[in-house]
Amino acid sequence: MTSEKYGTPTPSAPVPSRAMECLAPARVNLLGEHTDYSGGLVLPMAIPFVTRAAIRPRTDSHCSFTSELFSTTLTLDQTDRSAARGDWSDYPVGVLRELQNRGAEPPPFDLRLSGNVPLAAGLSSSASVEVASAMAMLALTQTRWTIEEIALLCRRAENEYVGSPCGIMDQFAIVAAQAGHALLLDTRTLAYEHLPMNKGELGETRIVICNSMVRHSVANGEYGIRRRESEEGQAVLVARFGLRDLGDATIAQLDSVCSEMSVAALRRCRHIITENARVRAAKEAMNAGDPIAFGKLMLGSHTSQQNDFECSCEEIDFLVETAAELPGCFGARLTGGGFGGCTVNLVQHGEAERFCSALKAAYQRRFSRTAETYLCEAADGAWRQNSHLFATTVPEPASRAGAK
Ligand code: GAF
Repeated sequence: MTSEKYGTPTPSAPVPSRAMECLAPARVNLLGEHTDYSGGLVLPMAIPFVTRAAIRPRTDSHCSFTSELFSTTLTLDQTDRSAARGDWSDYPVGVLRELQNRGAEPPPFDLRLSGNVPLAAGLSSSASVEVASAMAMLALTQTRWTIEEIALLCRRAENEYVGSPCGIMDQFAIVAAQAGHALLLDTRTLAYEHLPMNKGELGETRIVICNSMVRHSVANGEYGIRRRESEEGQAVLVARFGLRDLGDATIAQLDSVCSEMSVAALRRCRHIITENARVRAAKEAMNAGDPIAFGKLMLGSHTSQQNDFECSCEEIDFLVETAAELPGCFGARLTGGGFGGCTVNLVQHGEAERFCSALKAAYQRRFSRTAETYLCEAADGAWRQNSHLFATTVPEPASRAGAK
């Protein structure tokens, strides 16, 4: 890709001399887990935690990166091309590096990050930092990039610079989400649509996130191992049936080649294929405003993550099993990369407060550990939150996801 493809310069715009602030939310994934690196479907929404990236130009040749959370500053010369350091600064520096690689380098700046996204909780604190940083650097360069370009830039920063093998879901959702809606994304084509959360009886439910406080990290080995195992199975299916990726595969096809792959690969693929089917069914449940159907899909997704993808843990399983028995709960599941982090729950509006108290109390009794709960509305993504800085209107999605 050339730099011309990215970023339309605002005609003869000077470098802004004032400080600017860009915001990015976090995200929770409602359904479609571990499907975003094999051409599958995902259904996340943005949630109203925030990363703030305040940026202002400098007059020397340096870029500085400060995080209020870690109380440290990293200062680099513009010519610096050093490797990742293994700390928080890798995320904004990775974004800068990707801009530099594409010939879209911003002028020297001070970047200050702050915010309240829970860390290592599976709510995409990393993607939130990447997207807020990218928007801030782009505001300084006075170029306009599309939603797809910004999301892909941030994912590359994470894959190439940070070295974490994530898919596209988090960055895309954090850029493209719309308040009051879940985002249905086809991760192969990047076609997407915004599905309203308030249809029928779904409008009388709340999304409740429960943070187990068991730390989760995409950068740790298990995520990469699961990804490699699913790619092993995908390679067999692609070779046998001429598929593009697992996004096209069926359970019948998988069953017919099960002896040609490891048991682990078979299980990972089974999760991914059934999870894609659950996302398609979830679109129908949302359109019908049916929380009972949606909740069943969430519970099915959890069982599949537990048994086939094997990315849950004792604490998360306890939270899901306990939630499912509480009054007003339609469904619950592990959300995000797994191995800890959060559950997402669909709960009757009037029961949500009591649900949170009961779930936390049960968790405390069982593990002597304090969980946190967050009642969330679907928030706007960074494109909408920062559009005033780019003097542009928010585009409608060009194409429809989930139709395949
Ligand atoms: C993490 C990754 F960053 C995403 O790309 C996705 O794979 C998710 O885990 C699992 O669905 O959040």
